[in-house]
Amino acid sequence: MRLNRSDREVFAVGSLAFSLVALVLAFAALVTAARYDSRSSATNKRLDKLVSAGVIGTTASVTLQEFSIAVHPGLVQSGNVTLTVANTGSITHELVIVRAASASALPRVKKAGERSVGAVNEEAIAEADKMGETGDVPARTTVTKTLDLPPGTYVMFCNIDNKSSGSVLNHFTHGMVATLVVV
Ligand SMILES: [Cu+2]
Repeated sequence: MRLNRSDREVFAVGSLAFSLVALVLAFAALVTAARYDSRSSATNKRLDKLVSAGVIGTTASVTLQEFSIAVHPGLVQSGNVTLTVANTGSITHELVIVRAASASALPRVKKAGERSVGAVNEEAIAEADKMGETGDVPARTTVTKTLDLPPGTYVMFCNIDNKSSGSVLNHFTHGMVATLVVV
């Protein structure tokens, strides 16, 4: 096809505009990548500093009560992590620690049986993701538990069912869940 002068100009302007857009996009991608890189390495450096300064330690205090779990700090360093688990409530609780992205990622019981509907379906969690548990922690007692935790996100919960007069109260569904991040 033979282009007349004005067609050629339109074509030239069009391809120039296209090149500019491509250049801007490429530059934006480069800047984003550089920023992402520097941010993550800066964050890593800061985390390393906090670990070596002892700010991020290997211990955390966990408080169990009706019906909540509080963990301080919620960020610890990987390796042997010692949890001091205090039940300040008035009934028995427990602490189960599993590797999971979030509480909502935990499998739930859908049909009442051994466990109530909505409880964590512990049997459906891969053995490799089960890091450990305290077992029953009676009211106003404290237990310590040391776990070997690789970096990752862990969900801690109490999955006790209290059955009385035909109704069931599951502690997890009433808010006994917390997250622990290991770096
Ligand atoms: Cu509980």
